[in-house]
Amino acid sequence: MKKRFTVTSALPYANGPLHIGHLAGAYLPADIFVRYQKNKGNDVAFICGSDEHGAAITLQAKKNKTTPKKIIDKFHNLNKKTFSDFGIDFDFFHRTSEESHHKTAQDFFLKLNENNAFKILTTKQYFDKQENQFLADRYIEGTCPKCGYEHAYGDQCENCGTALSPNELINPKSKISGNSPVLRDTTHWFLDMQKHEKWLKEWINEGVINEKKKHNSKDWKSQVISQCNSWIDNGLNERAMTRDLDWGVKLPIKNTDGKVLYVWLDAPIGYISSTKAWAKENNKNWKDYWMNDETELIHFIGKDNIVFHCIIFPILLKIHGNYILPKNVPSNEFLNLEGRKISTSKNWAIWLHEFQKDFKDKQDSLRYYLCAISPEKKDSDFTWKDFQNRNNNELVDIYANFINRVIVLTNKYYDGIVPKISDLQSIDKDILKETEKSIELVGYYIEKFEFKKSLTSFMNISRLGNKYLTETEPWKLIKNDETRVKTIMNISIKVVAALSVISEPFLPFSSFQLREIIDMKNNCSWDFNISKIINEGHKIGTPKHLFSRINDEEIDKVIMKMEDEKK
Ligand code: B3M
Ligand code: ZN
Repeated sequence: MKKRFTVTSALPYANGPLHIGHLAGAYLPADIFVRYQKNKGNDVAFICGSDEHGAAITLQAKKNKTTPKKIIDKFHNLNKKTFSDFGIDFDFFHRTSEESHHKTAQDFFLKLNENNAFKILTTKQYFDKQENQFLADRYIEGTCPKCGYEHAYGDQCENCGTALSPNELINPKSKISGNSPVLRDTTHWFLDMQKHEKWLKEWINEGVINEKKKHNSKDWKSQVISQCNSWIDNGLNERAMTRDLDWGVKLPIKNTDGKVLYVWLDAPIGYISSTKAWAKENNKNWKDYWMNDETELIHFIGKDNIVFHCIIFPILLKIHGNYILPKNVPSNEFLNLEGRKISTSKNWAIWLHEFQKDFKDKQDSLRYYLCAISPEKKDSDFTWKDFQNRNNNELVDIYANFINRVIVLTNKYYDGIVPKISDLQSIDKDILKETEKSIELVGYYIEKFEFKKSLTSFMNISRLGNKYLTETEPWKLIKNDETRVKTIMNISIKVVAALSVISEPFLPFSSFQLREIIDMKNNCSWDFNISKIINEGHKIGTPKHLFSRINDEEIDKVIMKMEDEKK
């Protein structure tokens, strides 16, 4: 039976370019998962878009003496292009500044309001007298009460990951004027989260809400479950779902000028509005992807977004009614860079659009390396040297080398025509069997969100292929055992053909190239039988290098540049 998936990747803020941490965290694993599911014949909506509201964007506009609109237009376009340059193949990349999103978010809010989601409370909030405005959480900086970090934001400490409210900060300062803010009364709509603790706890740990809607909690990553449990066990406080700001989705309630929806309320609804926009263009029914119990909703995110996707958004979906809840939230840990935390403010990052210039046509190499070191269970470390080594020793020496040997020999002995197969010896049967087994494992691990293991199984195939050629030595047999050579080459081409399909989730660019080389352009279905994947008499093309070496000078240059430009 074919399955249906709604796969989302966190909506990146449109106030800066994307770096390798983004790619490794929420986009590459999602893209691998989606390409695999689509090639299995499943129905997938792969949804993303720019998150264009929030205080960070207004703050940046203020600082740079420009408008939020100018910032989001620039980065929406840049980031959209970057995703496509790296083969992150969303079905739709929407933006939360679109009118259609505002409407969806406002309607959603009204329904929540109707269903008594909120308490309307007047509380004291920080106000910057000099700027004459209330300070949204991100406009306030102070010392984290948990870890003592001095630059914690009003909503979260980026150092220890604790979610905060502004009045918990020690020695708060306005980020706009630098002054100490004063407390003033303001009215907001608060989500009463406490009353949802019980079902959330059950849902996260046992995976059941009612008979119809189930997820299997044992598939969730243990660090996701434990982060959720610690949130719930600490008690869920009420959280304001509106803000005093002039940038965002206007609160759809009379006499509330100057109030907008909290960005973390409107952003996840962005997944829904993006799906709606996609459905409209593609003659689909968006409700199939959000309101059908058979659909599996999967959110790919980084670990700092867990609470929003596993607690707050599910509460909102449940109160609204009719929506499915996520089947899984395979959140990743963080990727570090050369032993240090990636930091955009310190310019300690590898920006994807710059990588693209430094290493033209090496997107697959980066995808490969980021998958190989994927921070699936714990933080991991990107180093340029390791990137170079993995490219040279694995992609070039093992993967591309095997493929190249097979294509060269087939051209040399048979003018590129797939030769006839005869009696199979056990070594031939074994390689076919082993390849099939590895292919199965590649899929098995992708379905379990264990992309590192999946990649290892994938690489095993070309390792085995090289071993097969080395052991059978067709170049020696060609002089006196042509029938045997034909069989060996026939089998080897089958393995190469299988690789051209199986490689797509990880290495989409070279996968298409390879399919072109062997003239199997339209072949991408995973449901093939390896013995029949390519016919005798089929003509393949001439060899081309799928991957090339990265030399020391190239790597030293980018390392120096990174060191020079850090702040
Ligand atoms: N815009 C990304 C971040 O926290 C945030 C994700 C929204 S997903 C609905 O970096
Ligand atoms: Zn802290």
